[in-house]
Amino acid sequence: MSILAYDLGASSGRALLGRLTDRRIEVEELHRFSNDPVQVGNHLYWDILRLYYEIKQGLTKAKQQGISPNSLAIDTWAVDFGLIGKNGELLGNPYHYRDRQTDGMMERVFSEIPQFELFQRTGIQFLPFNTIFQLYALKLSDSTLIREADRFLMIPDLLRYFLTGEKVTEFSNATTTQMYNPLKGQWDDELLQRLGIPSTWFGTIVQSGTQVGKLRSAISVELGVGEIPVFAVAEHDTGSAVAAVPAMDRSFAYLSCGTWSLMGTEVSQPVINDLTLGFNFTNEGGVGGTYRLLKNIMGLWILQESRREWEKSGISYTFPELVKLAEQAPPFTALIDPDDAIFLHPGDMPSRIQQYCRQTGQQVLGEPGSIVRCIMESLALKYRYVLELTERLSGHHFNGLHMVGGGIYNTLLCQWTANAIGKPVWAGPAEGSAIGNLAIQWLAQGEFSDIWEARQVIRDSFPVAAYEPEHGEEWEHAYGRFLQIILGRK
Ligand code: ADP
Ligand code: LRH
Repeated sequence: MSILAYDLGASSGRALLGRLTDRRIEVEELHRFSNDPVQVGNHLYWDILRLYYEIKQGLTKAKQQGISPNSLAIDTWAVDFGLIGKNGELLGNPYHYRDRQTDGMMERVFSEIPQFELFQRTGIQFLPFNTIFQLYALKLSDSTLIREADRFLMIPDLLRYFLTGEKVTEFSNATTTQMYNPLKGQWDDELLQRLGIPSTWFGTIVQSGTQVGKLRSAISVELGVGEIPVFAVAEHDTGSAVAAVPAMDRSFAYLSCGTWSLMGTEVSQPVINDLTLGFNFTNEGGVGGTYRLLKNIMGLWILQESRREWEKSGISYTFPELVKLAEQAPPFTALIDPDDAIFLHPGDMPSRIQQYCRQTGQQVLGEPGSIVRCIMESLALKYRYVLELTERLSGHHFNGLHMVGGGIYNTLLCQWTANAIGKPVWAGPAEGSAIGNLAIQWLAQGEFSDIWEARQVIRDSFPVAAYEPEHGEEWEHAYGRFLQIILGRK
């Protein structure tokens, strides 16, 4: 029996076929594709129809191999959405969360709903692109979308709607909108009303691990596949990634490392207090009603954008080549705060890093190797900072850090992370979100009794690389410098 997981990250998507035999998971990558945002005029969009096409390609490839999956599910990045008109059609291309329409929008919302109250109602960290700020931006600009909309669906809901015709929203992803109230267990209608966002757009919320329809018969006929059952897993990719963390301790720290770095711990209740607000931590919904107390760190996005910049001038590097250059560059020349606002939007990251160096009185970096080294060292040091905060906020002391996601192919980053935090790093699986997606489908189908059994099977099925900390003194010294730079700039 095989099942299919689609995991769409901000940089790429993949379809993984999973088989569970004798308590061992085997996966096969059926399809992989890039996810290329499109700038049109002043706006940045997701190419949603292409993504839908690629999802169908995954099914076509399964069919070509004579495989008919028993179920399928989709997870994607969070916060973004599509609006559906009365006739059931998608209105416009979904905006990319890095679109500039949300610039200054947090402050506009705070004048209606004080920041503290918004946090108390939702438990969600303040990221300028949260769904609530995107919708408010559309409202203030009197967008035709707002006038025509009848239903709101998040990206995985939307893709699932295309496949099944069912319009429901999945819990883990709903929490990322900052419009869901975890204490009430539903959309926060009062919040929506105060912002003038129609609550009628928001439909039923289903828990992660619910069957939500099956492939529409027209699609089955078009692709020549069966009417495959479609599940809502943790449709927020980070929710699925954390479900796949092969932890043994009930209290564990994780780093989901891809375009973003998401670091935190799993908790049974949202932690909503002055400290979590002060450090801008979030409480995102997870599997089995758990929450992820975590913080977003800008992550490998800065490296992806640097690579894109060098490509524009005709120099194409692979990620392994960039890591090699970093390894050969001198250590700790300059450090940045990866979460500085100048790195949020697409653009020329090497120049922005140079600007950051100038503004903080550091040596201005030039060569790609030294820039990549600066990004990786700074990320590792930021991981230490956020891990310490996670310990403080959760009251737990962690013996090490689990890393999952494509970033673990960067073995130097894993080693430097261990060095920076002074604890072991356990890296794997790389395809955390897709494997979590599979595990939640099996859980929903009764193959596992709970998420801990699923984690045990994941642990037995995929290699985990252990990195022990090295060069403690050098990293300790660098951390002191790093703190001065990032706290001095605030
Ligand atoms: P997302 O799902 O957010 O799109 P992934 O989890 O696929 O991201 O991780 C993508 C990142 O993983 C890339 O930006 C890159 O930095 C890193 N990566 C992937 N493959 C390699 C590799 N072979 N060597 C070093 N880094 C890699
Ligand atoms: C990672 C992720 C993260 C969100 C961001 C928008 O892919 O889902 O958890 O904050 O994208």
